[in-house]
Amino acid sequence: MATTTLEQRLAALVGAAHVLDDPDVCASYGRDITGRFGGPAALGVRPAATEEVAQVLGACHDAGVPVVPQGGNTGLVGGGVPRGGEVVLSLARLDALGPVDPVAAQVTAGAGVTLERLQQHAAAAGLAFGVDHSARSGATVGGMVATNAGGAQVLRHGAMRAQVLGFEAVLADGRIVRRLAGLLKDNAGYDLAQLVIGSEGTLAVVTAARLRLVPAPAHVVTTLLGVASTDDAVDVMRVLRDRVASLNAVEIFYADGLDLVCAHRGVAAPFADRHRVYVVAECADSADPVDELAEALEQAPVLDIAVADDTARRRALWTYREAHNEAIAAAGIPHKLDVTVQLGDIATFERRVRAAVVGAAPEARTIIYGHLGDGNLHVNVLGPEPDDEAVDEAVLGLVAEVGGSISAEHGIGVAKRRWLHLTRSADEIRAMAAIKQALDPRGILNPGAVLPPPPSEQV
Ligand code: S2G
Ligand code: ZN
Repeated sequence: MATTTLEQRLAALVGAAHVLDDPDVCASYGRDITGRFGGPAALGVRPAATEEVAQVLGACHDAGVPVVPQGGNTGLVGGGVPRGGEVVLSLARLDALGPVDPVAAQVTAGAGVTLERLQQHAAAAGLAFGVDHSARSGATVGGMVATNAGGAQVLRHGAMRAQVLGFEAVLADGRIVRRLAGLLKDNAGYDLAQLVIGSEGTLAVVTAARLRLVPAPAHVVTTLLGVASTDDAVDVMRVLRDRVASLNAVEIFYADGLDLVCAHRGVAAPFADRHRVYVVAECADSADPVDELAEALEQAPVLDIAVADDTARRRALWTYREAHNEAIAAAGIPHKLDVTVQLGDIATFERRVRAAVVGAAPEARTIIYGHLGDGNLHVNVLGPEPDDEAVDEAVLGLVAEVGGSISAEHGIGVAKRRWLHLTRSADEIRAMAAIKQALDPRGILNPGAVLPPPPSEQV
């Protein structure tokens, strides 16, 4: 009954056309892109502006109905899809993009602006945005702020947190907090923006962000390398990091992932020889970095090399890495374990994690790839049922054993909340719960995401 009354109130706020109660229509809001997480939404609501978001949240807060904020629904840990009975609050219509400020090199983007559109907008002003990743056509600014998205260029520009100079968000009870001036130094009190970044919609709903832009490099060179082992790949990464100042990204993937991509995309392998390990590196600068890159690679254990400096051929080399996600998704519902380990542990961890998966699920297929430069590996496991968490337990337990993080860039969502204690102390988790209680005392913002269930609810 409450939903019906609420539905009528929401329709009065955003228009009946933007309150979706048809289960078939809501279904697209209810399942994440991996197919592993999601559930039936009570309603889908699509406000057009911040003020409407505020009114919708106020109404849900009054009714005590939980809300799951959703951007492009490209999340990978189930944090942006309902578990059952929530209102899905889509930020997709908040897609205003302000003018680029060329003096400050900043822009204000609405939560619903896609990464791709932001990149095009920055490029038209002769600038670039510091974060990039393969979900650029669907991922939105609001979701990227909420999850502190990373991607391949963290090595050079940092994650989303480092790009945000101000924000606008709506609190659980509908109050709007706004600080979009983009002052480079503003040290007045707690930094609420930085607190909300990465909180995955559990502390406030991000409606806009003031973002820093970076110079658009005149020269970008991408190289794909075949190497013999993960140890050699780490050596290549070190040589490039220490010798190539214009290094933007260093990525890794393996022969089995390459086979999957080539079959899925119908493309030929990059080299005549099949190597065990592959590295993609990218350099970007105002001057052509190719000589610096070539000189550095002479010192590195490389078996094969392809280099590209035009957009089409660079994209072709990147496809071998970036198409891993879609190729794996086409092969089944993966357990995606996005983890960070110390750079010095990568090679040992890669060997041990493969053994750990076999130990937990002998028939499983493990595809590893990721951001070598910042120790972020994406351990994707195909085979186990979506709710069979044995491999999750084994991989995350190993990450904890080696002092890594159970989440590098995708967040905790619902996927990893019961393992948060592996990476955060009991006192840290208690402090997080206190912040959550202070900002969302009725617990309507994305309940079930990030924070572990209270001991009373733990099995
Ligand atoms: C990547 C994208 C998401 C995934 O490709 O770097 O972060 O599927 C991932 O792992
Ligand atoms: Zn990634």
